[in-house]
Formats: sequence, structure tokens, C-alpha cells
Amino acid sequence: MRTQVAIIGAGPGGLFLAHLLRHAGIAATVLERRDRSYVESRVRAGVLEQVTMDVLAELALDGRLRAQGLVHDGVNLVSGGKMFRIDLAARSGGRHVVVYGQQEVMHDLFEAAAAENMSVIFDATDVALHDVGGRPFVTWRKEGREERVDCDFIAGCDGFHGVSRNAIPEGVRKEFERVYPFGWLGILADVPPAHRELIYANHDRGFALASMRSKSRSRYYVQCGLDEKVEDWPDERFWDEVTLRLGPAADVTRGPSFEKGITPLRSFVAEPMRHGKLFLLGDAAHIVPPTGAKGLNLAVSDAVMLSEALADFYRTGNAGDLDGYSARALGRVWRAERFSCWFTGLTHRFPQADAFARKIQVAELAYLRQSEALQAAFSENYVGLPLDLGAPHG
Ligand code: RFL
Ligand code: PHB
Repeated sequence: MRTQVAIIGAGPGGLFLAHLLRHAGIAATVLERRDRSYVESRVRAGVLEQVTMDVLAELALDGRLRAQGLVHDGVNLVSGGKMFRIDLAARSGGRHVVVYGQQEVMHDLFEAAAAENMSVIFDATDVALHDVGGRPFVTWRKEGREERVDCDFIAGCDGFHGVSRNAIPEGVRKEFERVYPFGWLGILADVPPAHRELIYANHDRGFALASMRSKSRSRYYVQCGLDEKVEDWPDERFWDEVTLRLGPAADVTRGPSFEKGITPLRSFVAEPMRHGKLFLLGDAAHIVPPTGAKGLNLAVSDAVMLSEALADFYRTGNAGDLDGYSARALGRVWRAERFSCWFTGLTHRFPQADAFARKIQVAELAYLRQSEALQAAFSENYVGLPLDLGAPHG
């Protein structure tokens, strides 16, 4: 089998890239370890930036997004039990975010891939990358048979635990990481949201977030210890804790949860995002703590940048944009890392923080509440920075 681009992983990064390449007339084969329903049922992101909405529109895949997505012009923060609102639209020149679950995005991408007969191979096990510096090919096993695809390029979109990143030799790859001493316990419940918009709360007992998937489905998170288990959190305890941390401005409706999971928080970047004919995208190259709602959106901006560079290469034979991919992508990645790290630091309780650190956190929240300048900086980051920001360090 031969293709132009072999894509490893059918998460948001891999599928957005496959659609964008198809749009540009470039052949691709996607290899996914799991089956469609597994990928589609993972409960993850909820907030889409303008870049992501623009790509869905360009691909004419935004029908359900426009009908069902919830446009949010602001977000709310709670500090010391009091809530204040940041008017994202007013502070960012009229831009906003849309609440539309990653599950819905994946559904739209998979439906269109099936309708267009795109080459997506599920249940591909033992995926291995070969000769990434020369004439690349990928092998895998399916239903007991060894398969192989030869290609011009490989796109590693296989998430944080995938195999692609390790195909960049250790001597070449630099990794930057911060592991946070806590996680998020998240639930889904078919109850109306606590508020029209999202609420991020900093409480002495830890962070809480009230989000949603629709007018009748809510998504809540509370900061928890890394040693805690889902079984430690029966619904009653969860509702008591989230209600307390969100404070009186949140109108929490209780109900049975149908999804409950714990996610550890991590900041991580692997550089460079290209080695030979291999390009890394999304969580395979970088992880942000979910506080800034940036992970899926970064996978999409990587896919846009790589598809543009590949389209230019196949059109003109010029590899300049492919050579520039890593620096261009990392420019945006590091800004999102900075914002996500800062917003996590502002809103979470750090076990090792002393009384001074806590006072600084409270002062910074008070400053954010009062300063239009800081709110503008917050808003331009939250709605999503432009694609091109220059090199990561100046
Ligand atoms: P994914 O989604 O991990 O997909 C990788 C795919 O690769 C497959 N795979 C392999 N396939 C073949 N061979 C192998 N060896 C393979 N190893 C892995 C996997 O099965 C999978 O299908 O990475 P991708 O595409 O880079 O997408 C990243 C996003 O999914 C992720 O960044 C977001 O979900 C992060 N995130 C959020 N992002 C936002 O933009 N906004 C949010 O509001 C937001 N909230 C969140 C989040 C992530 C969360 N969790 C659970 C980590 C909230 C949470 C709780
Ligand atoms: C979500 O709805 O899952 C969500 C919203 C905002 C975040 C993270 C997750 O910052």
C-alpha cells in the first residue's frame, strides 16, 4: 500500500489533518489503535476557539456546531466566594468561544470521513514507524496480519502515550515538563447548567469548574488529590463539594452522574516537532493542563499549519514551510502553555503553597477583577491567539 501522508492516531489532531489534506487533494491513510466508538465516546474538551470553528466551517462540517454549539461571550471567576465576569467579547474585539463537546466534534469528523470514503483503519495494533529520516513506512497488525504503508511523510497524532514521539532520537529530542500535585475529578449529569456561562472558582478547599454540554447537560470538575479514587467520590459528596466551592452565585442542580473520571494535570512540550519525514501534532508533542481549555484547539492549529506546509510542498516542490513547521507550531504552543500554566496557578490550591503565596494569589485575582488591561490579556488568550506568533523565544 502507498499513500502520501500516513497519519498515526484518529483523535482530533489526526482526523482534522486527514480532512484538511483531503481538502487540499493530498492522499492520507489514518491508523488508529482503537475502534471508532472508543475514540468517539471519550469525554474530554468542551470549549472551541475561533480557529477550530473556522476550520470546521472551511471543511463544511459546521452544520451541527452552528445548530447546537453554545456561543459564550464571557466567563466567570469566583474568588473569596464572590463572582465576577470577564466580558471576553468586549475585551477581545468581539471574539467569543463556543461550547461544543469533543465527542460531537469527533462524531462530525468520523461521519464525514465515512461518507467521503476516507482511509481510516481502526484496530491497528503494534503500529511502528520506520526510516523516518529516509524513505518512511509504517507497519501494523490487523486481524492477525502484518500490514505496511509506504509514504512521503508520517504525521504522529497518537497522543501523549503514543509511539511517534519516541521515533525522534533521545539526543535530538528535548522535553520540558511540569507535573502538578493534583488532578481534576470530572462528572457529567443530565441537569441544567449552574449558570449561563462557565464558572472557574478558586476556593480554600481547591479549584472547581462549572461547565456544560447543552442546556440540559452539565459538566463539573473539582480539584482532587492524586491519590484519590473515583470510588471516594459518591455523587452526594461531589455535589456537596462543588456547590461549596462554586459559592452562592452558582445555581447547582443535583442529579445522578453518568460519567466520572480523574485526570492528572500536566504541562509538557517535546521539541522539535519534526524529525526527518516525521511531524508531531497535538498531545503527541504537548500537553496543557485543561484549565485554559487549549488542548484540542492546539491539535487543530498544528493540523492547519502542517496541512498548509504540505499543500505548499506538493504544489511547488518547495520544502521551506515544512522546514518551518516546528518553529511555527511551537510559537503558538508555548503561548498556550504559558496561559494554561498561569491560569492553573491562579485558580488552584497548591499543597506546598505558604500563606504568602496564597495572599499573592488572592491579590492577583483582585487585580484581574479590577483591571481592564489584565482582562484584555486574559480574553485574547482564552478566545485563542492568532496562528502566527513568531518563534517561541522571541
Ligand atoms: P488524542 O485525543 O489523545 O488522540 C490520539 C489518538 O491516537 C490513538 N493512538 C494510537 N493509534 C495508533 N497507534 C498507537 N500506538 C496509538 N497510540 C495512541 C489514540 O487511541 C487516540 O485515538 O490526541 P490529539 O488528537 O492530539 O487531541 C488532543 C485532545 O484530545 C486533547 O488535547 C483535549 O482533549 C484536551 N482537553 C481540552 N482541550 C480543549 O481544547 N478544550 C477543553 O475544554 C479541554 N478540556 C481536555 C479537557 C482533556 C481532558 N482530559 C481527559 C485529558 C478536559 C479533560 C478532562
Ligand atoms: C469542559 O467543558 O470539559 C471544560 C471547559 C473548560 C475547561 C476545561 C474543560 O477549561
